[in-house]
Amino acid sequence: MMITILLGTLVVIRLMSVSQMASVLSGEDEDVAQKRDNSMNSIGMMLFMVIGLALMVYMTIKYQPFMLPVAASVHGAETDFLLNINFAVIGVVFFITQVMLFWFVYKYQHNKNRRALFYPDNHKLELIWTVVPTIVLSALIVTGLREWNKMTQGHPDDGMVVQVYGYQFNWITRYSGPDNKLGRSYYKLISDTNPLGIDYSDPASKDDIMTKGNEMHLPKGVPIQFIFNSRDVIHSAYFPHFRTQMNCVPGMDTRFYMEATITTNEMKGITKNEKFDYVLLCNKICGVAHYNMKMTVVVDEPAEFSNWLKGEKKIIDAAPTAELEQNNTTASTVNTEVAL
Ligand SMILES: [Cu+2]
Repeated sequence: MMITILLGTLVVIRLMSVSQMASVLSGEDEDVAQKRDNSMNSIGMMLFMVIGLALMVYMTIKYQPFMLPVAASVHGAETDFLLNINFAVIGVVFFITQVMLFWFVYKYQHNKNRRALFYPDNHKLELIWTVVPTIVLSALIVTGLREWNKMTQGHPDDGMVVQVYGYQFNWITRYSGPDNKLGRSYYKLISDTNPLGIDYSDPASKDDIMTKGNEMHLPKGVPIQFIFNSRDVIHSAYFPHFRTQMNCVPGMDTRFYMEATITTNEMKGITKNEKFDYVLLCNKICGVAHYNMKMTVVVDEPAEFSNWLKGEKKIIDAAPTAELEQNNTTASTVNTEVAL
């Protein structure tokens, strides 16, 4: 497609120069031919601008239905608001500069009787185009940074702690239980039955709950502190509907503070889609089955959420006895060097 357009353009350019030479040969004044060429080009530029801008507006409206629905988290609504301000600023500047660019090409096409004005500098103008963008960009960056700090730093003790653990190629979630503390984990303790490498001897791990199945639940209106980890390579936990994304980096904790505001059922009504589901996706090309790293996220009313969590088994109850004992000895030897 691109090659066809490119070759087509080259052919048109060749034809134009051929017709120019032909008109010179036929005795037509070269200046006249040049002038006709220039005016055709400038009209072409204007057409390009009008069609291009019209298509841009049309596509933006036409593809709206394919965009994400309204943000389903507190910070999501705020980031969408900031994003829209950014688009408004960029949009206004884009239209002004593009219209001026093409209009000037048209207006200042070659004219034998016009001489270019020598205009080396204008301090006032330069000051304006330096100071105004500086103020606008600083305002955008500062407001964005404040929002980012809120999402990633929050208050360290704030919210229900939920671990999202990525590995090639799936996700595991762990809930911290009533103590709101995740038990320590260590990579040497990882086994088939202990995929997170949890240290069972740590009291904080006693009430931890690891969810089975490819589904995680979140309560609506409750602040959540996500802790992200990875077993192997860098993954990226992406919850598009909550406008949340964070890298999962092997060997370190990354955090994200969020609060869901719309339950799955409410979102089904908003999107008029009975099959709607929130998702957690991997957004970092992490290997052959990267596309398959997907988990369904269900946002419940807090009461429903507690009921669901009660139905899930504590990790320690599901662990084989032999492993519990062995784990205790291994864990005591590594305790000194481990910290989650
Ligand atoms: Cu991944």
